[in-house]
Amino acid sequence: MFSFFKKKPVPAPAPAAPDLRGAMAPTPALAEPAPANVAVPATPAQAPVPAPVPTPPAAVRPPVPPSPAPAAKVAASTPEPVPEPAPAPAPAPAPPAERAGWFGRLRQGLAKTGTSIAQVFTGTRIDEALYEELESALLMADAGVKATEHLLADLRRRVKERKAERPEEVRALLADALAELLAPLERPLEIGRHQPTVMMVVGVNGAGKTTSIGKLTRHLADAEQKVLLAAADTFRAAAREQLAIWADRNQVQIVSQEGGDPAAVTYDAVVAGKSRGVDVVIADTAGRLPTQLHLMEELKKIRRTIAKAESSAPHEVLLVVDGNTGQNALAQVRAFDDALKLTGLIVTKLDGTAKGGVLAAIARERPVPVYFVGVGEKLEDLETFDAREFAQALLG
Ligand SMILES: Nc1nc2c(ncn2[C@@H]2O[C@H](COP(=O)(O)OP(=O)(O)OP(=O)(O)O)[C@@H](O)[C@H]2O)c(=O)[nH]1
Ligand SMILES: [Mg+2]
Repeated sequence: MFSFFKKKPVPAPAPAAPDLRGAMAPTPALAEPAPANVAVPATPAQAPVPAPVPTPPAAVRPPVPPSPAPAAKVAASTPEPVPEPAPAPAPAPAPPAERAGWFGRLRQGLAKTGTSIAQVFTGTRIDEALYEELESALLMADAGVKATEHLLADLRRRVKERKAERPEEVRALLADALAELLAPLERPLEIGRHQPTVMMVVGVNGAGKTTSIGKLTRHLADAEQKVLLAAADTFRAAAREQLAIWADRNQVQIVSQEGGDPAAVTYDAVVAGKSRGVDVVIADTAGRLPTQLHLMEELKKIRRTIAKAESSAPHEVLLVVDGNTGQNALAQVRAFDDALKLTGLIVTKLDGTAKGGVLAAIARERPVPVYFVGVGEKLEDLETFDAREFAQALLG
């Protein structure tokens, strides 16, 4: 089942800084009835002993230096039958059982990207031709020049160190290198540090903003979080209706206005969210290109207006990017980040793309955390991002 919550055990109460790699937390009031898989970070309010300490901002950039590859989470059976036969030299760690279904979908979604990279390792020798082919395959997958160079250099080092002799071993080592490169992007979205947590969701037209908000809302509602949606895409009547359908489906409240000003709608929603004691306010905005400067100004205005309604907000500024657009997605991350200081990404439409390498480019060139990845239109097709899992789905 899909969950926003990391299933890792909660670390011991950290007195100074709550572990940002912990879990998306429920509000203290909801900590009791929350599902068993909800891990509660040691916020001062919940920590048993330590004196209250000022909480750091909910969203900060991940540490830039890549951490060593995380240890295998569960050594279990292979997730799903895959046509690809070649067994890895070392047994590849499989995902936890509850993510196995997702892993299969992710793997299937990334198959196009993965297969073209895997082609490189079908030979019998590790030689310069292999590295050259790999370079082309990574570039074709839209990993970008910088990430490709980094991965190749890292891979050569690993091959030497491990004295690898067969191309399949090289593929496993590439998966390690990729997991390490992507690790800084892995961070869960946290809820519960603010009441309400205010998020604004932005992106180009058709990236999957409204759909992702709908899926997010469903899972938040399932986790007993009170959600209020702001239909700040006042550009199209259909957009309002689309969000209203999601609100209806999920039995959550919505603030919308016919032809209203998007900043005013968002302001009203945040004020209403505060007075109604909701946990999360999510503002859906109209799609726009970063080159449409007046529309980017409109987003900045929405951001400022949110801060007028609640000085600590917005707590999350999420960019939804269509993973299928490859390098263009990276350009969008840069542009929206420059304009709005993004706190996180949702990368959609990784299903059927040959450009799944773009996450490596983002990791190398603009490491904004990836909260979720999407591989389809169904509810269960959006999941939290896990660097190692992603690398394995691509190359395992
Ligand atoms: N294949 C696939 N389709 C998706 C995914 N996420 C969203 N979509 C589809 O993409 C289309 C656009 O989604 P929306 O959520 O309306 O996109 P948007 O960013 O809100 O669009 P605008 O508001 O018009 O800018 C819809 O048909 C969605 O079902 C995904 O991960 N994979
Ligand atoms: Mg929309």
